[in-house]
Amino acid sequence: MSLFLELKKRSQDLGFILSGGVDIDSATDFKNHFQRYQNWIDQGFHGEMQYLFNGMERRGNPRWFLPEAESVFCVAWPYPAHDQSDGGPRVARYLHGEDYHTLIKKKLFELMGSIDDSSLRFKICVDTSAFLDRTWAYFSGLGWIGKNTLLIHPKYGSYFFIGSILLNKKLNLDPIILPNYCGHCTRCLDSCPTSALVSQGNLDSRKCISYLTLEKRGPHDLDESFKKKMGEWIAGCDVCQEVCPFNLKISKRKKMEFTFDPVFEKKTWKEWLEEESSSYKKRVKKTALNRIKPEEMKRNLQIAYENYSQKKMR
Ligand code: B12
Repeated sequence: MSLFLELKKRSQDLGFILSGGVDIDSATDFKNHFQRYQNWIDQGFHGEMQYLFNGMERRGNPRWFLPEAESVFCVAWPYPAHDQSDGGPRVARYLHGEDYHTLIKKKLFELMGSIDDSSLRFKICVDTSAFLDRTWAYFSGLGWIGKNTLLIHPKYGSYFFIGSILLNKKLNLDPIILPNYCGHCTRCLDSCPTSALVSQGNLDSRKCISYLTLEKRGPHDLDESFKKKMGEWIAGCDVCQEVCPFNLKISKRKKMEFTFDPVFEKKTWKEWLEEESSSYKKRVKKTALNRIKPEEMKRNLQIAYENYSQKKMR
């Protein structure tokens, strides 16, 4: 069996819903994607995410992390497609359960451990490395890049994470480019509460609720009318995914069951608002919410609760 088919089969056994690969040198269009990244940074759309600016050179060179890299193998891991907030504060779907960085890395190390080839060298990337995950997953045929900037698959929508493995062997695969099925639909652009999708496929993070609740450190200097638009989200935002026709179907599928989901050990506004910082820190330690400090969560809760109260009064 070829290395690619072996990786594909084993990744399926481990629960990945999609996988694909591409030889680095065959992705000749990569330079256009990187150019797009540079333009995005030049426009200041990364806000205060300085690591995206600092890591620019590395993102432009897929061999930075593994100089002998010849190919990339990409996988998709699903997360819950249904809303779990039950009228309480809203937390984006992807933040539930175990921190996805830990979970996917663990799975990918397991995958590589199962391949019996001592000459194989690899580097695993799940968000934490300065690597253009979405671009490589796109070249690997995992989906098309939607108007909301997310990678969308015709069957699985966009509620999935991307993981990548750089390999020192060729997979003998050219890019597989899926057709873009967004068509004339502009629901994501029209629905973004803060108009962060400034044009098709262009997101200004500084206006994105996901950025403002998760990535922006310290206090906000947003005006009151903007805060009102942020709704009841306390961590992340899923609006541009919720309205996507390719996600509507999968939201109705069987719900994902968690054995571990400390994010929703607390559900109501009262529970979140009254929780002590030490308890919050302990509770979210092993989840992706860990990156939000208690003071920032309080900042988020304050805005969201104000919006919730206003809505109830109407
Ligand atoms: C920074 C970041 C953010 C920022 C900026 C988001 C953005 N759209 O750029 C913020 C904090 C806002 C954010 C939010 C979210 N994020 Co985020 N984020 C990232 C991160 C770390 C880097 C993304 C980045 O480099 N952006 C800069 C832009 C310019 O690059 P890009 O989006 O990758 O686009 C490239 C290609 O798509 C291509 N391209 C796009 N369109 C076109 C068109 C043409 C013609 C061409 C040639 C190329 C091209 O060019 C770009 C540059 O190479 C990635 C992980 C990673 N390492 O890649 C996760 C990632 C993109 N995020 C992810 C998720 C889940 C989210 C949220 C859904 C979380 C939430 N619910 O709150 C939201 C979605 C909001 C949105 N609409 O984007 C997932 C997306 C999975 C998927 N199915 O696409 C990723 C891949 C993490 C992962 N490993 O799974 N995120």
